[in-house]
Amino acid sequence: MKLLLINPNTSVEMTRSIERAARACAAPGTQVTAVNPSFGPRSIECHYDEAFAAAGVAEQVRLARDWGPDAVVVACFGDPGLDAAREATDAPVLGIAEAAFHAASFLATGFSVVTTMTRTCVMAERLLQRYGFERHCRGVHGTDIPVLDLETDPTVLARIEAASRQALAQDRSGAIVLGCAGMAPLCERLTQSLGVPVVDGVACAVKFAEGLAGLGLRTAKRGDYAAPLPKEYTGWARDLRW
Ligand code: 2AL
Repeated sequence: MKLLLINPNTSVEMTRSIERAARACAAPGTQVTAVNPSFGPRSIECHYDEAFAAAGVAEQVRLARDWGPDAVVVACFGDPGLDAAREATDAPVLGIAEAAFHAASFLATGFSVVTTMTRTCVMAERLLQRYGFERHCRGVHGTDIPVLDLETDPTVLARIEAASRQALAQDRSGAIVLGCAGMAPLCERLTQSLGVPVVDGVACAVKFAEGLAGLGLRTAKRGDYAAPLPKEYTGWARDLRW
């Protein structure tokens, strides 16, 4: 099965690191193609960044029309462009936040989210509300770690571990959801040190994508997830029209 893995930011280093995390858990028959948008922010840490990232996700799903992936994963915790991607393909499309919330709700009655910049907490809280997980999530915690520092700063593991311990105690929760795709490489070590389920949305989205595609389930093309209407696009988006 052909899996399109989209890192919605334009950090190629982070695309490679998310790709490694996806390949590590993918089934032997899953071919992972990891891409990022040709434009937009190097990291997604605010609403402005996210606006461009959503367009970048739409761009990459549009470009994949040529080869037709069997499933798509949007690997940023804000799930930018998720609905647009679902319109643009009939393959199942999984966002890592939505996938992680579902997985965590199978594993504990309550979970805590530990994320990057505190200002992004509201973005996660809105997704929890939109997807109906407010009653499962007991808290969203910022660490004020910039997304790109996850790639380079050796102190991040200890800081995320400390924030997770505090979240588990404060929220009385049973599992931690990692609130950034860039945290995927830390998941195994955090699981060992914290002794609770630590949920990485990248791995969850890959496995759910394989499961749905394996069952032959496709995105609904009836109603609002029908293909985008053909029309003229202008300016830099000229070639991205449906
Ligand atoms: C993210 C993420 O997953 N990728 C990115 O650039 N920003 N999430 C976050 N909460 O900062």
